Amino acid sequence: MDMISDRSNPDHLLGMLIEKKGEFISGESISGMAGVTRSAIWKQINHLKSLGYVIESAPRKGYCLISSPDLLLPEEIHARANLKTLGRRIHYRSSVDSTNILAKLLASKGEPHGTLIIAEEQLTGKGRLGRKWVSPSGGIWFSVILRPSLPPYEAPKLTLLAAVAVAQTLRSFGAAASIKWPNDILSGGKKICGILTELSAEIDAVNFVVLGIGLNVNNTQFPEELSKQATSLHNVMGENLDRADVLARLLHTLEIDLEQAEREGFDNILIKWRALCGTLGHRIMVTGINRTFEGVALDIDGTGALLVENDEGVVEKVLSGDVSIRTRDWNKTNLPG
Ligand code: BT5
Repeated sequence: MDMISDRSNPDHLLGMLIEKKGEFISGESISGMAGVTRSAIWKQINHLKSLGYVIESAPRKGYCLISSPDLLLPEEIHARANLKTLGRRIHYRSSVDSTNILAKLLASKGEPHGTLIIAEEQLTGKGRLGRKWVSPSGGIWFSVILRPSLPPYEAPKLTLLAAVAVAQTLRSFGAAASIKWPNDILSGGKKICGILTELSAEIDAVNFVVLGIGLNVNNTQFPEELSKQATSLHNVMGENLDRADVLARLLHTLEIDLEQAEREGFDNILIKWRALCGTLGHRIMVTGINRTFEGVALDIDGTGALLVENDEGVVEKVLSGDVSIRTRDWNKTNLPG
């Protein structure tokens, strides 16, 4: 199913049913508010039922929402979070190749700042450097189009900002979460979320940034090669979560952090990032494009680069790459995530 929800023209029927869950709403009041005929409403009700919504109908009383399926439909998000900039427009897909690919296409056609692309599953979800991101239904896979007034070299800080928002959100649900530089969120030492930031820029100005976030929530099975290194919120908490709740809370946090960064710059985000990071202070292995080396992760600098003291005592600035915490060190310490 493909759907666009525009906040200036919301899909009233589902929104009304969710708002009055458990109560009957008459056909007249629905058609009055949404300006549609009764037969159009009946069609929409049947469509919602086909998606798994349980809706009772009774002559003269109207329609009553009894229960909702675990879907990330735009109205489910709006019902749970009063968002200002993010999600004014939402493109929702039951299935898509990659929300980042679709987001880049839509952004290049002029979709505004804050537009969300949400999919129930991705057929070819993308990681960094051409890697694959496994994205079956049950997870949260989405991209945000941002048009920040930032110079291009500042854009990587948006990845740090997103990582902070994800870690804060997971902790607010009671799950352990820590950030592994630059873009992984770990829980219990396993990867629960990945972030892929893509940039379209001129030399001195950002056209748009696509911030893609993949969070394992109710998807519990991973391919053999990932089973030891990946986890989901269900696996951590021992129960299914309401994904729309998780996404709404994450978007709310992301919106607040973005507003703060826009107002005051990224200093506070960097402070929060350091506090949530499980990499700093540890001996790590850095795998870059051209070489691999070990050292101690000291800090990140103002641009988000990782500062690593190598075995010769020289502090190296790592702009991109992957890091892994050395097992020796991992066993000795009690990491928060
Ligand atoms: C990332 O890349 O971690 C970025 C992932 C971003 C995914 C989101 S989903 C919405 C948006 N649309 C997209 O198409 N992408 C974004 P990287 O650091 O390169 O990590 C990729 C590696 O993580 C893979 O090579 C696997 O080892 C592992 N991996 C793949 N799927 C995973 C999953 N579901 N959970 C945990 N680890 C996974």
